[in-house]
Amino acid sequence: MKLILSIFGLGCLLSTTGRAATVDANATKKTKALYANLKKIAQRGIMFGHQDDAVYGIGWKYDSGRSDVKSVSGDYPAVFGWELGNLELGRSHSLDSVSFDTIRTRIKEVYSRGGVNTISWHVNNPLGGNAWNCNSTEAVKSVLPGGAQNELFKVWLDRLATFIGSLRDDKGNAIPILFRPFHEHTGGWFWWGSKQCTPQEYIALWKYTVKYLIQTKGLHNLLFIYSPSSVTNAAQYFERYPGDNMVDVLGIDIYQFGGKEGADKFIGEVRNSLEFMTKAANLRGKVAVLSETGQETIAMPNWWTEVIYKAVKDYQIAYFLVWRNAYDRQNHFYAPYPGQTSTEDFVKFKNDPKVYFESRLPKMYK
Ligand code: BMA
Repeated sequence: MKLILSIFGLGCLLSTTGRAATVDANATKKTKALYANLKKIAQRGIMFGHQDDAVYGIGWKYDSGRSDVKSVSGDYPAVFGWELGNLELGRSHSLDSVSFDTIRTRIKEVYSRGGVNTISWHVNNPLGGNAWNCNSTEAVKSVLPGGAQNELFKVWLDRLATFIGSLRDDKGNAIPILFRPFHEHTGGWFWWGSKQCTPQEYIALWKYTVKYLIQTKGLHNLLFIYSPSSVTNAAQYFERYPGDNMVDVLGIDIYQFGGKEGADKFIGEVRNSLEFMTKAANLRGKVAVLSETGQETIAMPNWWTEVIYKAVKDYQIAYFLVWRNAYDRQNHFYAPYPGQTSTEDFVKFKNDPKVYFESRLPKMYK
């Protein structure tokens, strides 16, 4: 039996078996297939993801086909993260000085090889300053209808939509994207954070953005990831949740701080969160992911098999994604590169039969 819930034209299809449709009822076939396949992968094993993997790494930028992950393991990540901060300003390069044209090309390459693309957006503060300018409690309110920056925000969303709409394969088909806006909102470091707006305002921001992209701009290649940062329980996790008809993927961003001494705390925190997230995902017909993670500089040589894999292996999540290997900042890397001390352990982790890198992926868009 199927139940169709529709709010403002956005559909959410629920069956009695707990399977849910996409937020966008009119999502493309390939987008819906990706969603179904994320759920399947989560049951079988876990995909490995890396932010900005294909645009730069330690000691290089833009080299075609290059990837630190591939250099050390022989394979690309299964999931590629991309960052669109500054796109909204009409700039040609991201806040990390990466060309949006190059990002578009690489997204297309990943898709054509069968990999998965996810986009984050450190969108600037509409009242001035960057995403981290969190002095004001007015910013979220200001972009909503009736707010002083609503017109500006619409221009920003238009530019975002133009870029997302331009992500197409050779045949002109839209490339499915896992979009992860307004992330880590349970923290207080972005203008959309929990110290900067009320739960109602955050939810309104989310709904407004989702509806604008789908209904006003006609994008049908998006799956939406909700991704708070560290929380201690489900109530906290769902405090600012915009609703099952507004979220496709339940994510969370959790990092390990400190070297070896931080490992147990990190494992405990990840396991605690994935426990309630995977239960909720199951009940709601959604899929869970660890949307951002890592230990800056990977100070433990066996971090892959002894820390992160231990933290995630008992839970049905589709992937975990480690943050970027900065070419522009000292000691800001989360994946190994040739010569890095965790390389051997990383290959061991990669060879686990339950771990998916790109070449082992089943078809994700069929
Ligand atoms: C942060 C850091 C920054 C970067 C931002 C967006 O976590 O990596 O250096 O600008 O993400 O990619």
